[in-house]
Order: sequence, then C-alpha cells, then structure tokens
Amino acid sequence: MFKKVLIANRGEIAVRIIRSCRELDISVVAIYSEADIDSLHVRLADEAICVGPAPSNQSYLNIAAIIEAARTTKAEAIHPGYGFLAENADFARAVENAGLVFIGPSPEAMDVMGSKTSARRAATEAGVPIVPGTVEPLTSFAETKATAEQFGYPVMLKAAAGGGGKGMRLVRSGEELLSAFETAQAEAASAFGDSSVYLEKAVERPRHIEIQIFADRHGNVVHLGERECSIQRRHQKVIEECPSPINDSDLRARMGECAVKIAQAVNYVGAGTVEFLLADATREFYFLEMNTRLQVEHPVTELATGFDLVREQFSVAAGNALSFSQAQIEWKGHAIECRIYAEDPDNNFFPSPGTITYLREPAGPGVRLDSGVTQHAEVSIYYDPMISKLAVWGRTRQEAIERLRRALAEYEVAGITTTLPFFRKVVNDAEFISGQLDTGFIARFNERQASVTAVPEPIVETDMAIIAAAFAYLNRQEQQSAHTNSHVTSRWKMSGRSAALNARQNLIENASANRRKQ
Ligand code: MV4
Repeated sequence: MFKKVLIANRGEIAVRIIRSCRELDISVVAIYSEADIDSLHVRLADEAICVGPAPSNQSYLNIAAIIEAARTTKAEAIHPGYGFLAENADFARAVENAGLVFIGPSPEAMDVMGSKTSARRAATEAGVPIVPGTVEPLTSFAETKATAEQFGYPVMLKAAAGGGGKGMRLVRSGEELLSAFETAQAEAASAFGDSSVYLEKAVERPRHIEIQIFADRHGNVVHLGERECSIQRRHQKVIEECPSPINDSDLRARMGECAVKIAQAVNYVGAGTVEFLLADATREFYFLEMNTRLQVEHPVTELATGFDLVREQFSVAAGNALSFSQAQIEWKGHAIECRIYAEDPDNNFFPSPGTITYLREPAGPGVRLDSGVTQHAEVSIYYDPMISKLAVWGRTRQEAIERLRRALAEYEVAGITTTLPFFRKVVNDAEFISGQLDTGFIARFNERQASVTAVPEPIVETDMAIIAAAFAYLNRQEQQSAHTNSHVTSRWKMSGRSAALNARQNLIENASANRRKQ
C-alpha cells in the first residue's frame, strides 16, 4: 500500500478521501488555492501545498504545479477526486510520466470514454445497446437532416466531446433542426473546443440509471448495482438512490452485465460508472456514457453494499486484486442522497456564496454527512457551491425517507442560503414518496409547488436565539418604563438571520415569519 498520496481536489470529496487514507494509514498531502487556505480539507491533511491563486485554471487545474507539489512532498500517487482533472487523460499521462500512480483508469480508457461517439462505438462492439443514433460526428446539415428523418423526430443533438448534457439540444421537428444544429455546434465549440455534434433518437420520459463498476489489473471486473439519478435540474443530479425505486433484480443483473462488458472492452481499471437511459414504457435500456472517475453519488452504493469504494481504489491502484468477488456483493436496505448547495431555491437556484455563521450538522442512526465545510467557513464564488452531501440509509425506502426528513430538520446553516428548504419539501411530495421518478420530476414538482401553500420551515436554533434575546430586551424595557410601546419595531439580527418584532404579543409569529429573510 502507498505510504503517502496527494489529493488533487478540495471540499467534501477531498475530506472523504482523507478519511479512507486515515484508515489505511496513508499520509495525506492536500493541495489548495489561495482562497482555500483555511478550508477543512487543508486542516485535516498531514501536509498542504498552495498550488496557485483562487481561479481553478491557475490552481486546481494547474497540472505542472500539482505534479511539482507531489514531487516536493514525495507522494507516490495522486487521487483526482471528481471534477477538475479527474477525467483529463493528459493529466493522467503527466502523472505517469512523473513516475507517480494515477488513481484511476488508463489514459487510453479515458480517451475512449471522453469522446461520446467513440464510447458509443466501444459499447456497440461490446454488444451493449446504445440509444439509436450516429456513432460518428455529423459532417454537414444535409447529413444531419437525412439522419434525423431516418431515426424519426424527436431527436437529440449532443456534443461529441461533451457529456452530462452540456451542449445538448432536443429537436421536435424538421423546422427546428437548422437553428438547433448551429447552436449545438457553437455551444460545443465554446464549452469543449470541439464543435462536433452527433445525433440520438430522443427517449420519452426516460429514467437515468447508472451502474457502479470496479475492475483490477488482474482481469477481475464486478458491478455494485445501480443508482437512480432521475431527479436532475439543468442536467445536475440533485437526489440519488440505491437501489432504484424500481428495484428489479433482473434489470440490475442485465444492466450490470452490460456495464461489465463495456469496462472489459476498454481494459478498465478502478472505479467507474456506466450510465443508461431506461425507457419507462418498454423497460428497454440504452448505454448513455461512461464516467471514468469516482462519482459524487458513490455514498449511496457504499451504504447499500457496505464497501468503501475509496479504500478499494487505493488497493487496486497499488496492484492488489479486488477484495470482493461478484458473488460476495449483496445489497441491503435503501440509501438516498441529497446534494446540499449554497444556492437559493427561491431564486432559480442562484449561487449564494458567503460566510457560514452558524452550522449544526445532522447525525444519528442511518445518517451520513459528507461535508466540506465548518462553522465560519467561507463559501467561495470560485468553485462549485455544493457544501455537503446528506445520505441516509434505512431498511426500506420508507424508513430512509423518514430518516431523511429527520436529518433535514436537524440540519441548520446560517449566513448563506442553501437548498435545504427545497429538500424538506421534496421529501413530503407524494410523487417522490411513490418512487415514480423520471427526468420530468423537477418540472412537475415546481408546478405543484406553485399551486401549494408554503409549508412553514421549522423554527431552528438561530431563530430561538433571536426570540430569546428579544424577550430579554422587552422584559427590561417593561421594567424600565410604565408601559410597553406596542408600536415600536425592533430589528434583531443574529448569525446572518433577522427578525422584525413589532409588539410583544406578536413576537414569536413575527420572528418565525421573518426569519428566512436576511
Ligand atoms: C437524453 C434524453 C432523452 N433522449 N438522450 C443526457 C445527459 C443528462 N444529464 C440529460 N440527458 C438526457 N439525454 C436521449 N437520447 C434525456 C436526457 C435528460 C435527462 C436525463 C436524465 C435525467 C434528467 C434529464 C433531464 C432532461 C433530459
């Protein structure tokens, strides 16, 4: 096993990786940007090296500085986490050329999966169904038109160099095609520096289901079952579950087998995820893309299977055989994860950076919080605003939802706006509870919310403190004067939250009505 590794990432995933390093007695080198000097991952590491200024392209994406940091500290391997350089084949090559171990698959496997058209060719060669469409980029509008007519509208235009829905266009008819083709090409060029687009038939009301796979250097490949990721907004996953509420062991086995075939086809090593679209009506599934990294939502698989995927990543990268066989993988109970963002759900999920002035994190039975922040932490404008992932486990989906409700009520963050209130509504939504999830869930949920009277947020600790202080103040006023002036409005502010109090008898109502306004 490695004695020392460098983590080329920040936030909750760096903290998550450090935890497995501690268990394996691996010494940890953190890297950080000038904006992150006081952050949790830096404090938890054994050593930390600044790799540049706040903007990612000068720090967390600075390949030369990161490799230099690994050399200086004599780290043997680099774990890239997710995002940043995790799926950058040039980075993986640079790491190997420096004589270090990249915790991930080969650069060649990353190259195949990095291009969505070559990934579709690899899947087809492996005998795995892909969404009907082209496996080469479209070369002209005439070809695009003929191909769209061949497969039949509606179709999707997608960036060949993309993934995750960036540069994606739904086209319902021939009239929309030219402008969609041009904008898709322009978006692909600006986002990926490659204007190539290809075409897929659009799958109606699909579910997004992905399979976690794991492979070692000895030819063993296993799958760890599915994750349901159909609840997305702007192609960002919001809630993930394991197992899928469909919970169909035959479907799991068939999808799992396909995912393993794809991994074998590219000599995959390490943790990876094969994404599928599942057509609701026919139960047919199609390969979508493969992510060659540890994913944000890996905790739900860990909770349902009991394995530590990061520990296994280190073990496999050190050359060991997988510590478990397919037959030893069992799924128990149900896990659900919510991604908690510093975003305002009442303002189209606009980022809400700032200082966390008060933090109470949930814990207790079946609750796992992968957090990257502490009280007084600054949520910076420079990086992804996800502050934590709240994952719960229950023996049944129902029990998991009950735990999620309880944990969401315990969770309190002041000073910044978060998506916690959004999740508190989702976990009480009848459609979510029913598990009938498809990719239109968020749109329908928003429609329902618009016509529903708002459920009051629970009174939280910061509100209690405001109310207590206001009572104490008014009591003293009463003692000092003959009568209370009920027309006086006082404003109370604490930990970034405030309440306007108009009269003593209205104290509590006003405090709770106003407490969300900052
Ligand atoms: C699709 C699709 C329908 N048909 N492809 C791909 C990336 C993902 N973030 C969105 N993607 C989709 N690709 C075809 N051929 C529908 C979606 C899609 C979607 C997929 C999963 C979860 C939520 C979604 C929301 C909108 C569109």
